[in-house]
Amino acid sequence: MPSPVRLVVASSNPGKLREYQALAAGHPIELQLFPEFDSLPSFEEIYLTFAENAAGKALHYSRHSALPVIADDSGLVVPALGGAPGPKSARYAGAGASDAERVNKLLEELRGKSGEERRARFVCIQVLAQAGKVVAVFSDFVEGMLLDAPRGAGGFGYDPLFLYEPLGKTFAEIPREQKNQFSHRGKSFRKLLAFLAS
Ligand code: ITT
Repeated sequence: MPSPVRLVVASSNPGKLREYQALAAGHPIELQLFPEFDSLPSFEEIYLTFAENAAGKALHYSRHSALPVIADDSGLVVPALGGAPGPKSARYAGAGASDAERVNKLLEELRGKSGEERRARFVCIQVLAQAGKVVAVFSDFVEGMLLDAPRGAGGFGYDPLFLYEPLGKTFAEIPREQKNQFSHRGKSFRKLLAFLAS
Protein backbone atom coordinates (compact mmCIF):
# COMPACT_ATOMS: atom_id res chain seq x y z
CA MET A 1 0.00 0.00 0.00
CA PRO A 2 1.66 3.34 -1.03
CA SER A 3 2.00 5.93 1.73
CA PRO A 4 -0.65 8.65 1.51
CA VAL A 5 0.08 12.00 -0.12
CA ARG A 6 0.02 14.70 2.54
CA LEU A 7 -1.49 18.06 1.63
CA VAL A 8 -2.40 21.15 3.63
CA VAL A 9 -5.67 22.91 2.87
CA ALA A 10 -5.35 26.70 2.97
CA SER A 11 -8.80 27.94 3.86
CA SER A 12 -10.45 29.81 6.69
CA ASN A 13 -13.92 28.67 5.65
CA PRO A 14 -15.17 25.85 7.94
CA GLY A 15 -17.82 24.79 5.39
CA LYS A 16 -15.20 24.28 2.70
CA LEU A 17 -12.87 22.45 5.09
CA ARG A 18 -15.60 19.98 6.09
CA GLU A 19 -16.25 19.25 2.42
CA TYR A 20 -12.57 18.67 1.71
CA GLN A 21 -12.23 16.28 4.65
CA ALA A 22 -15.21 14.26 3.37
CA LEU A 23 -13.85 14.30 -0.20
CA ALA A 24 -10.47 12.93 0.87
CA ALA A 25 -11.93 10.15 3.05
CA GLY A 26 -11.13 6.70 1.70
CA HIS A 27 -8.44 7.98 -0.69
CA PRO A 28 -4.66 7.68 -0.31
CA ILE A 29 -4.42 11.32 0.62
CA GLU A 30 -4.04 12.89 4.05
CA LEU A 31 -5.53 16.36 4.22
CA GLN A 32 -4.29 18.52 7.05
CA LEU A 33 -5.55 21.86 8.19
CA PHE A 34 -3.08 24.70 8.31
CA PRO A 35 -1.71 24.85 11.83
CA GLU A 36 -2.31 28.36 13.21
CA PHE A 37 -3.85 29.52 9.93
CA ASP A 38 -5.22 32.68 11.53
CA SER A 39 -1.83 33.85 12.74
CA LEU A 40 -0.24 33.70 9.25
CA PRO A 41 -0.09 36.86 7.11
CA SER A 42 -3.38 36.82 5.19
CA PHE A 43 -3.74 36.86 1.42
CA GLU A 44 -5.91 39.65 0.00
CA GLU A 45 -8.17 38.31 -2.74
CA ILE A 46 -8.06 41.49 -4.81
CA TYR A 47 -8.09 39.98 -8.31
CA LEU A 48 -10.99 39.95 -10.75
CA THR A 49 -10.78 36.26 -11.65
CA PHE A 50 -11.14 33.06 -9.62
CA ALA A 51 -7.94 31.72 -11.20
CA GLU A 52 -5.74 34.62 -10.12
CA ASN A 53 -7.13 34.58 -6.59
CA ALA A 54 -6.75 30.80 -6.25
CA ALA A 55 -3.19 30.82 -7.58
CA GLY A 56 -2.26 33.80 -5.43
CA LYS A 57 -3.71 32.15 -2.33
CA ALA A 58 -2.01 28.79 -2.95
CA LEU A 59 1.37 30.38 -3.72
CA HIS A 60 1.18 32.67 -0.70
CA TYR A 61 0.37 29.88 1.78
CA SER A 62 2.80 27.42 0.18
CA ARG A 63 5.59 29.75 1.28
CA HIS A 64 4.52 29.07 4.87
CA SER A 65 4.32 25.29 4.60
CA ALA A 66 6.76 22.41 4.32
CA LEU A 67 3.99 20.35 2.66
CA PRO A 68 2.24 21.02 -0.66
CA VAL A 69 -0.77 23.29 -0.28
CA ILE A 70 -4.18 23.22 -1.91
CA ALA A 71 -6.24 26.41 -2.06
CA ASP A 72 -9.42 27.15 -3.92
CA ASP A 73 -11.21 30.24 -5.04
CA SER A 74 -14.85 29.52 -5.58
CA GLY A 75 -18.11 31.38 -5.85
CA LEU A 76 -21.46 31.88 -7.46
CA VAL A 77 -21.81 33.34 -10.95
CA VAL A 78 -25.19 34.77 -12.00
CA PRO A 79 -25.12 35.73 -15.69
CA ALA A 80 -28.24 37.95 -15.31
CA LEU A 81 -26.32 39.99 -12.71
CA GLY A 82 -23.32 40.44 -15.02
CA GLY A 83 -21.50 37.53 -13.38
CA ALA A 84 -21.94 38.80 -9.79
CA PRO A 85 -21.22 37.94 -7.05
CA GLY A 86 -18.41 36.03 -8.86
CA PRO A 87 -14.95 36.27 -7.32
CA LYS A 88 -16.45 38.70 -4.78
CA SER A 89 -18.84 36.01 -3.47
CA ALA A 90 -17.35 36.03 0.03
CA ARG A 91 -17.48 39.86 0.30
CA TYR A 92 -20.77 40.47 -1.56
CA ALA A 93 -22.51 41.97 1.48
CA GLY A 94 -19.35 43.65 2.82
CA ALA A 95 -16.40 42.40 4.85
CA GLY A 96 -17.45 40.47 7.95
CA ALA A 97 -21.01 39.83 6.75
CA SER A 98 -22.65 36.49 7.54
CA ASP A 99 -23.88 33.83 5.09
CA ALA A 100 -27.45 34.98 5.84
CA GLU A 101 -26.57 38.58 4.95
CA ARG A 102 -24.98 37.48 1.66
CA VAL A 103 -28.05 35.38 0.84
CA ASN A 104 -30.32 38.37 1.57
CA LYS A 105 -28.21 40.69 -0.58
CA LEU A 106 -28.45 38.21 -3.47
CA LEU A 107 -32.22 37.92 -3.04
CA GLU A 108 -32.49 41.73 -3.19
CA GLU A 109 -30.45 41.89 -6.39
CA LEU A 110 -32.59 39.16 -7.95
CA ARG A 111 -35.90 40.82 -7.10
CA GLY A 112 -38.08 40.98 -10.24
CA LYS A 113 -35.99 38.38 -12.07
CA SER A 114 -37.63 35.12 -13.04
CA GLY A 115 -37.11 31.98 -15.12
CA GLU A 116 -33.78 31.83 -16.95
CA GLU A 117 -32.68 35.07 -15.32
CA ARG A 118 -32.31 33.10 -12.07
CA ARG A 119 -29.90 30.60 -13.60
CA ALA A 120 -26.55 30.44 -11.80
CA ARG A 121 -23.43 28.35 -11.51
CA PHE A 122 -21.02 27.59 -8.75
CA VAL A 123 -17.40 27.69 -9.95
CA CYS A 124 -14.31 26.29 -8.24
CA ILE A 125 -10.66 26.70 -9.20
CA GLN A 126 -8.22 24.65 -7.12
CA VAL A 127 -4.48 25.26 -7.20
CA LEU A 128 -1.88 22.88 -5.85
CA ALA A 129 1.35 24.68 -4.96
CA GLN A 130 4.61 23.83 -3.25
CA ALA A 131 7.32 26.17 -1.98
CA GLY A 132 6.16 29.15 -4.05
CA LYS A 133 5.52 27.25 -7.28
CA VAL A 134 2.26 26.15 -8.89
CA VAL A 135 2.20 22.38 -9.38
CA ALA A 136 -1.23 21.98 -11.03
CA VAL A 137 -4.61 23.69 -11.51
CA PHE A 138 -8.06 22.06 -11.55
CA SER A 139 -11.53 23.51 -12.03
CA ASP A 140 -15.17 22.65 -12.50
CA PHE A 141 -18.66 24.10 -12.14
CA VAL A 142 -22.25 23.09 -11.47
CA GLU A 143 -25.42 24.75 -12.77
CA GLY A 144 -28.60 25.47 -10.84
CA MET A 145 -31.49 27.88 -10.36
CA LEU A 146 -31.76 30.46 -7.57
CA LEU A 147 -34.92 30.21 -5.46
CA ASP A 148 -36.73 33.24 -4.07
CA ALA A 149 -36.35 32.03 -0.47
CA PRO A 150 -33.73 29.89 1.30
CA ARG A 151 -34.40 26.15 1.77
CA GLY A 152 -32.45 23.72 3.95
CA ALA A 153 -29.99 23.94 6.83
CA GLY A 154 -26.96 22.08 5.47
CA GLY A 155 -23.99 23.28 3.40
CA PHE A 156 -22.78 26.86 3.66
CA GLY A 157 -22.75 30.15 1.78
CA TYR A 158 -25.35 30.41 -0.97
CA ASP A 159 -26.35 26.72 -0.78
CA PRO A 160 -29.88 27.34 0.59
CA LEU A 161 -30.80 29.32 -2.56
CA PHE A 162 -29.14 27.00 -5.08
CA LEU A 163 -31.64 24.52 -6.50
CA TYR A 164 -29.90 21.55 -8.09
CA GLU A 165 -32.56 20.66 -10.62
CA PRO A 166 -31.79 16.94 -11.20
CA LEU A 167 -32.60 16.33 -7.50
CA GLY A 168 -35.23 19.07 -7.07
CA LYS A 169 -33.40 20.10 -3.89
CA THR A 170 -31.06 22.86 -2.83
CA PHE A 171 -27.46 22.10 -1.90
CA ALA A 172 -28.51 22.88 1.70
CA GLU A 173 -31.19 20.15 1.65
CA ILE A 174 -28.93 17.22 0.76
CA PRO A 175 -26.26 15.40 2.80
CA ARG A 176 -22.66 16.62 2.40
CA GLU A 177 -21.64 13.42 0.55
CA GLN A 178 -24.36 14.02 -2.03
CA LYS A 179 -23.41 17.67 -2.50
CA ASN A 180 -19.78 16.57 -2.98
CA GLN A 181 -20.89 14.16 -5.68
CA PHE A 182 -22.34 16.95 -7.83
CA SER A 183 -20.69 20.15 -6.67
CA HIS A 184 -18.10 22.34 -8.39
CA ARG A 185 -15.64 21.58 -5.54
CA GLY A 186 -16.26 17.83 -5.55
CA LYS A 187 -15.88 17.45 -9.31
CA SER A 188 -12.72 19.53 -9.37
CA PHE A 189 -11.25 17.66 -6.39
CA ARG A 190 -11.72 14.31 -8.15
CA LYS A 191 -9.53 15.67 -10.96
CA LEU A 192 -6.89 16.46 -8.35
CA LEU A 193 -7.18 12.92 -6.95
CA ALA A 194 -6.70 11.47 -10.45
CA PHE A 195 -3.66 13.71 -10.94
CA LEU A 196 -2.13 12.54 -7.66
CA ALA A 197 -2.84 8.91 -8.55
CA SER A 198 -1.00 9.33 -11.85
P1 ITT B 1 -10.98 30.98 2.06
O1 ITT B 1 -10.58 32.05 1.04
O2 ITT B 1 -10.27 31.16 3.36
O3 ITT B 1 -10.91 29.60 1.51
P2 ITT B 1 -13.62 32.09 1.66
O4 ITT B 1 -14.98 31.80 2.20
O5 ITT B 1 -13.18 33.54 1.68
O6 ITT B 1 -12.55 31.19 2.43
P3 ITT B 1 -13.57 32.17 -1.19
O7 ITT B 1 -12.75 33.39 -1.25
O8 ITT B 1 -13.30 31.06 -2.16
O9 ITT B 1 -13.52 31.49 0.24
O10 ITT B 1 -15.10 32.63 -1.30
C1 ITT B 1 -16.03 31.72 -1.65
C2 ITT B 1 -17.41 32.23 -1.28
O11 ITT B 1 -18.30 31.79 -2.31
C3 ITT B 1 -17.86 31.57 0.01
O12 ITT B 1 -17.62 32.39 1.13
C4 ITT B 1 -19.36 31.35 -0.26
O13 ITT B 1 -20.06 32.54 0.05
C5 ITT B 1 -19.41 31.13 -1.77
N1 ITT B 1 -19.28 29.68 -2.07
C6 ITT B 1 -18.21 29.01 -2.59
N2 ITT B 1 -18.45 27.71 -2.67
C7 ITT B 1 -19.69 27.52 -2.19
C8 ITT B 1 -20.48 26.38 -1.97
O14 ITT B 1 -20.04 25.16 -2.23
N3 ITT B 1 -21.68 26.56 -1.45
C9 ITT B 1 -22.13 27.78 -1.15
N4 ITT B 1 -21.46 28.92 -1.28
C10 ITT B 1 -20.22 28.79 -1.81
